[in-house]
Amino acid sequence: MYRVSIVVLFLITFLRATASTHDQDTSSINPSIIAEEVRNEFMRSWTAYKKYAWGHDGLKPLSKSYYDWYSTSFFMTAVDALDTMILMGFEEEADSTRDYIAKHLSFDKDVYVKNFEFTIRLLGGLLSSFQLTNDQRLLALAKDLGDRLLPAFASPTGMPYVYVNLKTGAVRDSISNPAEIGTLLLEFGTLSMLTGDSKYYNIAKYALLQLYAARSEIDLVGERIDITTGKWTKTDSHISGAIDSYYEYLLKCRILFEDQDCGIMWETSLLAIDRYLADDTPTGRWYGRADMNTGKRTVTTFGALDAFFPAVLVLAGDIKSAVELEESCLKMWNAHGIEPEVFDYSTMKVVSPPYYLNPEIIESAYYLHRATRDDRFLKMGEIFFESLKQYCRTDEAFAELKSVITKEKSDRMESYFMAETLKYLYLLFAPPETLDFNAVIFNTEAHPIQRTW
Ligand code: DMJ
Repeated sequence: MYRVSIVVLFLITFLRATASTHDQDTSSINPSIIAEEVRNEFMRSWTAYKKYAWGHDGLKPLSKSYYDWYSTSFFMTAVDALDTMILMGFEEEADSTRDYIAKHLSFDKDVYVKNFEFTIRLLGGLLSSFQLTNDQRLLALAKDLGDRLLPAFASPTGMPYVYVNLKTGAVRDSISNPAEIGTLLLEFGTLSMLTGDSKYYNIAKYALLQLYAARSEIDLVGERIDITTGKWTKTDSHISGAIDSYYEYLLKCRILFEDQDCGIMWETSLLAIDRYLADDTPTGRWYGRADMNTGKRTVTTFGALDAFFPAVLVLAGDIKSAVELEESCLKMWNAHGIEPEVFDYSTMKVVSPPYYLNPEIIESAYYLHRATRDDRFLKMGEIFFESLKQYCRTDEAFAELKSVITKEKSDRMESYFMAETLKYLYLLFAPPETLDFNAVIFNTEAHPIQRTW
């Protein structure tokens, strides 16, 4: 009798303890209610964009007006948001937006544009929406844009110039970075697969190979490189903005195109990242900065953009490191109730205070939830969504923050907020059949690409 009670007592205590972190925390979460709320927030922001910024690149949510990147608009928010709208099931709105884009978007403009941003936002957006709708007009626009961007690669090294003129093919600005050189193959490669013309794949792949060839002896890349000479002008190495998605695309291009060169480049790079940038500290696992030639630690900073890496680690199959890093990201978020652009993980202090409505930490929670089915990532998603509503929500849309410390807002809502932040948040809570996670590769702007070839 005594023995039985001890066993029962032990069992009750054990069950309570194991329930404490997961079940109790998530007991209040109803995924379908949150998914619907995210969907409503998307439509609220989209309505504000239509009301104040229709036909322009983006919404200024405080002054209730618009901004364009250049002297003319390329409907950045509309193209970026279209596949989110489709996935959320806003059918009529998506049809009319698609029709508007097909009829009015023109790349025949005498304007210098950023090759990287036009590739990930517009080329990526057009390609994914084409795959979701089979509207040939979108593929024609994507091909036209791809053709107009190609002159950017006509440099002595094959790595692209930063800006290219869409009408004349003239180029400018030769100091670039790994992200802007190495985050192009997914889109250009897909364009090749969908049009049957291999030139897009080959040109973007050559640029990627040239960038990889410029790595240091210890297999790290720096932050700035002169694409006319291949010489590094800044040797700071990290996984943050200006480098980040170069690594992401090495792995994703291996998976999407079964490109073994990309696989080798990814494996080699990951070893160097693990050896020189990963940092296991009393505050958790982080990835800091080091000099690309010596591997010597420079600073212990991490930021909102770096939070894409758990998602990449999930794709690479390293769930353990992905979970550890996402837990660290959550600490960065919780320090001020929302994440800063840059954070020092040894002092746990903010280094650069803005929050630009970035998606990466949510993207990683989504990948981790798909990979583990662990409800703690839903709980994280709920925290992120609550903070967004508390600090960034305006009467009609959402606004960036000048500072996560003061929570002062700034007058901008970037197109990726509707392409990425709200999409990943929605997909995290929506039923898995909304999008088959294993059948797509997201480009770095969250545009899902299907391997239809
Ligand atoms: C997006 O434009 C892309 O995700 C890019 O790779 C870097 N980050 C922004 C959003 O934070």
